[in-house]
Amino acid sequence: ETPEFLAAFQARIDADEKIEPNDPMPAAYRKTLIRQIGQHAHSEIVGMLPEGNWITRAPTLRRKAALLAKVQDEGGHGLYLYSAAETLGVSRKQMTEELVSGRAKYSSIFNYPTQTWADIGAIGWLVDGAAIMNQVPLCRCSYGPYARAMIRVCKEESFHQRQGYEIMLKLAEGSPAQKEMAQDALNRWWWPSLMMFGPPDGASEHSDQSTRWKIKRFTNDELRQKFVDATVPQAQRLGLSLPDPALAWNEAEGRYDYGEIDWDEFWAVVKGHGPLNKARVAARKKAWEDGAWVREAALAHAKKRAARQSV
Ligand code: FAQ
Repeated sequence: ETPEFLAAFQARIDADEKIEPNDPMPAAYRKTLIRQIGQHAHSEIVGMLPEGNWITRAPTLRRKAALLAKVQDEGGHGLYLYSAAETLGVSRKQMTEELVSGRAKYSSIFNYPTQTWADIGAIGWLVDGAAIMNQVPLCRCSYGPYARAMIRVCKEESFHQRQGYEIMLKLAEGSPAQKEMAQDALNRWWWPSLMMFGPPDGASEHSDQSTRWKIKRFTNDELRQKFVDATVPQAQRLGLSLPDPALAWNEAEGRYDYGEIDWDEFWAVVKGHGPLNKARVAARKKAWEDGAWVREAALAHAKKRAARQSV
């Protein structure tokens, strides 16, 4: 890769041109996208597990239908994203093998358990809320297939977020026990939701380069701040309190100050030592192994059809 090639590529990025699969691109740009899109796809697929846990126990038929649709959307987002990553030359099989062997990363948030029905509300409200904050700017990312995939994904995430907020609203306006359940879920999901945005800017190794390539449009801390500012009034509307004594409106800066995130917990979860990392990977491994016969049958069927057509 000559300096001229790299400069010409950067000039395309600077001119806000979209990079498409067959365009020449630096190897490091391709690698970064495969990493990020692959992790994003895995997050959607592993993200089906915490909520899938409550489908059979949703309190009403309406809640069950909405939750089923949401979890199904997540499966769709995962497939969309694997396809976007495949345009960069990696195969879905490779990515899945990395996931089921425990080598691939996916969002830290999905390693926490869903203990009560209120957790489904908290996930929709906070986890999807955080996902939207992070993903709306990705609709303008420099890589065409990723940017386009994000448009539909964000629309669906908006429905997910409202679904979750409505569960929280109902519980918060319900009996004292229901309100307490909502508060307990908020207490447990708040800090892990803030961790979804990634390490603080000073410790974010990829941010500078990804910003230059317009893969990232905001830093981790900028998006985290936007999320806090958007979410505090929503918590107030619910009549619930955020589990952070340091949270306070900063008039001079026009934003909320918030307390120190437990980065040791974050890194422990990212490195595989969260409450449910092992169970999540084991569940995906089992699904992959249980589905082997389907893949074999589909391949055998495709081969037979090809043989018939070539006669
Ligand atoms: N968990 O240098 P940075 C969803 C890793 S939403 C685990 O700052 P970068 C929807 C990072 O990979 C969730 N690992 O990295 C849904 C890197 O490690 P590496 C998924 C994390 O890439 C809702 C290292 O730390 N969304 O699924 C985390 O510039 C409800 C250094 O970090 C996306 O993936 C973390 N939280 O910025 C589904 C969005 N944070 O790769 C179901 C796309 C950082 O060098 C239910 N991704 N790491 O080994 C992104 O925007 C970025 O990749 C960031 C991280 C912002 C996540």
